[in-house]
Amino acid sequence: MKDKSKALEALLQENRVFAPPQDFVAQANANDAAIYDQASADRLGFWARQAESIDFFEPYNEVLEWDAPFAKWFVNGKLNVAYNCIDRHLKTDRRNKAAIIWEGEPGDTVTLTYQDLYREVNKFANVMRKLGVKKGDRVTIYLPMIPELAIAMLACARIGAPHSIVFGGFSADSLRDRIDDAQSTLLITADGGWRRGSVVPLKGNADQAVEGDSPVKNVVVVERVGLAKSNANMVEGRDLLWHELMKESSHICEPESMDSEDMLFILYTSGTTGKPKGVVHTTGGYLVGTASTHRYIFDLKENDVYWCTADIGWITGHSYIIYGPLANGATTVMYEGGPDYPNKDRFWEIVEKYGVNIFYTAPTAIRAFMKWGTQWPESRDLSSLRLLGTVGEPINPEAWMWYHKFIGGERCPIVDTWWQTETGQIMISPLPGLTKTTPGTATVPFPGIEVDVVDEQGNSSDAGYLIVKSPWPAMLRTVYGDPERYKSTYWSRFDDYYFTGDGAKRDELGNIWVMGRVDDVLNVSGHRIGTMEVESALVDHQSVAEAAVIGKTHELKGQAVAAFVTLKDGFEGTDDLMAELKAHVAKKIGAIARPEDIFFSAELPKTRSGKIMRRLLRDIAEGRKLGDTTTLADPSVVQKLMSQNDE
Ligand code: 6R9
Repeated sequence: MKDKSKALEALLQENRVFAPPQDFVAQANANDAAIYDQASADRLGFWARQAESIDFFEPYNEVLEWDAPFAKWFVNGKLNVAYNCIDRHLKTDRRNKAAIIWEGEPGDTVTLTYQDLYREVNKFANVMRKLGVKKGDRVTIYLPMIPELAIAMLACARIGAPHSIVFGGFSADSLRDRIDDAQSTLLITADGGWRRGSVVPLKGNADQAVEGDSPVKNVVVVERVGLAKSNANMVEGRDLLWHELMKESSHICEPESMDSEDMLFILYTSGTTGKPKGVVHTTGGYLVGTASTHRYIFDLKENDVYWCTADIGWITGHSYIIYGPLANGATTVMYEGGPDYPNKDRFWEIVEKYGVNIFYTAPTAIRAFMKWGTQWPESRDLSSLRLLGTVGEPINPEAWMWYHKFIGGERCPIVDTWWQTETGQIMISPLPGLTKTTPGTATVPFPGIEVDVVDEQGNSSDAGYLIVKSPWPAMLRTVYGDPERYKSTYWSRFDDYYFTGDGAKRDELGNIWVMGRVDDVLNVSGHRIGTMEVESALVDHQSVAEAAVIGKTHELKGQAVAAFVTLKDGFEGTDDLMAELKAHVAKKIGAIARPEDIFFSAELPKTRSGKIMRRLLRDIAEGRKLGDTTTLADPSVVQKLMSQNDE
């Protein structure tokens, strides 16, 4: 019965079309379809018009210089991102407007006006300069979602020191790898962070990450949970307390004049190899790309309260909690904790409390809300909401409909936004005053963006690979320290096209349906995890001879990590060892990579040429009937694995 209704839904889903509500259209920032035609007739002209909303100290002399695959946008322009996100608003009515409304998990709150933000950012910028950080020096930030995170990143932008933010859920080892790759001289962390009432030992991890040989000279520590509570240990001569440094620091700090192509930040993301890539974003194009998409896609109005629930440790937080919104002079909400702490209505309580108008979250969160039940959102006043967004993974139509009905009150348009760490800005999304939406599709490319779906040969097709045909302002410029990897990963599969790593199809209406990754990258709760990374973490354990990791369909997470492991002689696949291996992966990478299932096997199913047959492993993990097994070197391997899953 359940299967039947699912199939029915799949059949019906393409027919469900939602036109933008008339009253929304009337007030929308973009409500004339000519915006698409104008942008495709003159793509660079379109982006030049978007750049008019950004203040340059010195004008650029060319919109784009394209030496494929290396792009320069707004060539020779000089500007500062922090100046654009803060200073220029002080000359307007926005001076005393809330820039950041922050709520901590325990319920403490801070509101920073633009003037407050200006003062705090300048003070911390001066702190860093005093510690010897100069333009071009990399700074690693490993903080929870607290105001100091926003302040630190904007302070980096102010002095031209690229930041590399490492999500607080990553392990000490992951942090060390990222510090070493970026050769950061400064690390900013906190004594701890709050997560569902308990303390995440950030400082303990940070200590391990910089132990022994490390480029880090100083560690700045924000006291978030209290030094005593967190057991944080301060190392003399290396570790300094944020609030003490800030006490004596001046609130006047000249912003550095940056070239459009100077690096703004590095953000590490998982790819097809064991080592995460440092995705490099620069100054001018990134700001133009994020600010313009934020204004049009979220239909931002002067008095809106905008909330994106992502963590700033991911690209969504960089582009759509901080840079895009603040460049637009918005009020952006930042929340530290989990959605179910202390109760399962925490998000709706925040919407009610601050009168949130625009709400942007991930499908995995929506699926959790669905599971918790409608009583939670129904107990709160959500009438301030006027626009909803999603990001991170394909949204299943059932979750879209639930979001539409129970959060959006059937009146709010939903923007399903497709993009990546590498694209920096949203690439495919409805414009809420123009685009008809259908649950499950991110619809059409943003004006000025050219994407296509192509077959193996790179010919336009209705099903195949999602590619981008021409450069866009916020595109990654390279992989930090590895331009060859940049070329081979993104620009070699299809000659002059950017390869996204996603599969997609196009329907009769021209809507693009992103189907998920076609490479060895998993999407667990909207977070990217490389199968190779998890495999290296597993073989790092003394008991493991070989490991193969796949993504298994998961009701809430979208995908869950499943691992197939062969053990070295003398080890036995016990429950204890299974628990130990799961914990080992969490320790090596972070809790988000912890395998949901581990299957022990005497051997892994391989083709005669020695390739692990992942498709088969996925079938086994999901308990499906096996597809073609004729290429297997040893069919009995699979039989044994199947019987294990039956147990
Ligand atoms: C912004 C972000 C990128 C990958 C991407 C794709 C998946 C993101 C999506 C989506 C379908 C959407 N993805 N948004 N798939 N519909 N609206 O999530 O960046 O962490 O780099 O992940 O996420 O597979 O390739 P990132």
